[in-house]
Amino acid sequence: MNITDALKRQRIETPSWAYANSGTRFKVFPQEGVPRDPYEKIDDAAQVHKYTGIAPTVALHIPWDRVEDYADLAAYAGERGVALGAVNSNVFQDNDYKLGSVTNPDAGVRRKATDHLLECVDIMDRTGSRDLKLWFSDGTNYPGQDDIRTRQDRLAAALREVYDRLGDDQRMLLEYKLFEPAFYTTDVPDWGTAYAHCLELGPKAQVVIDTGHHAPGTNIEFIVAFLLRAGKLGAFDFNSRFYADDDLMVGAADPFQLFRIMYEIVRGDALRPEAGIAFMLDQCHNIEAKIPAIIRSVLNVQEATAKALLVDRDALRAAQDSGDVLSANAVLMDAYNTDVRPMLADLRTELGLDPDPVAAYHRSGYFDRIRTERVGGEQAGWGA
Ligand code: LRH
Ligand code: MN
Ligand code: MN
Repeated sequence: MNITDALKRQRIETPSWAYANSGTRFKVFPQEGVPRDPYEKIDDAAQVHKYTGIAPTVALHIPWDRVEDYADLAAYAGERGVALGAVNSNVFQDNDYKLGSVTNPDAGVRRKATDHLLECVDIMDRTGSRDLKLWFSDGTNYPGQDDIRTRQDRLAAALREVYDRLGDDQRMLLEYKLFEPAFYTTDVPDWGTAYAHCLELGPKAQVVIDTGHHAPGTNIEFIVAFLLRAGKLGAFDFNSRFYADDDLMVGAADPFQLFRIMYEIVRGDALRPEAGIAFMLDQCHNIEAKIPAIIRSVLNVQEATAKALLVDRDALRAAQDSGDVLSANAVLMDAYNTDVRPMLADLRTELGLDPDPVAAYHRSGYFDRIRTERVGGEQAGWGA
């Protein structure tokens, strides 16, 4: 397949919570025109798709996106030209979860957390979503606080119960994170732990790489290559980090890293939607305008992908096989240093889109409409 065909088929999922107000634990700065409910988040996601042409799904977070009728929400999305994507569970915002959710020492709390995960699968049945995304804040703050190994047993038992509830076409995506909110041990801290649990569970369990969830200096493209080879990479939560889990726009902090990740995706033939990798954003736009920032993020992934597709794979292999270190590196750098923006502008024109999606959005008058129509926009889950 040629480069433009591959780019036309690329799909990126945006997160419902990125459209809502967010902040840090110090302050949430409310913005104008922010959605007041999940329906309005879908309206905004439809705008991102309208101008980029490659963002046709939006991920939900339960309970932040709780509605009476999920089939109705799915139908509403369909009418706006988008579909509902992954269902993100949330077992980190209830007082009962102070000592953990599915790994809590109290069996009653574990039951409550597992029941929430099962409820998310019920919701997926109604939205038509394929993916259940699991992230656990579970862990401990002090040595000796709880038994590290027993917590793994509790985690495995909960995952098994939820796995067995999945339908034939549904998957479980397990996300890891190094630390935060737990500061001493985290029960799913790294890709190895997530991978081991997924392997034990079976083919419907795969790993999610949130690019912001690693120690500084971690070679994320290595993880991509390893998991793809093992058939255990399920999805990305894309964002940028300078320090910890910063949730800044993907490609803003380290576009070269994003290119290296996308090169491994291209190398592993995993870009095409049939390969089953969900390319999602997991970001918060605390101080910048939200819809343009999400459009920018989608374009950043698209640009990194275009550069990855430009790598001359034959030349690279020849240089690698002959041990020509400098030439091999030059092949990658040539692709990375190519300005792909004119090519992508042409691609959009060919698809009937405006060549400059951010400018087209600004010109559309959508923001002027929502800033007057929507008063008292919703806060994404944090601190709510
Ligand atoms: C955890 C996380 C996870 C949550 C999201 C809101 O840090 O990355 O994906 O669901 O943030
Ligand atoms: Mn995430
Ligand atoms: Mn995160």
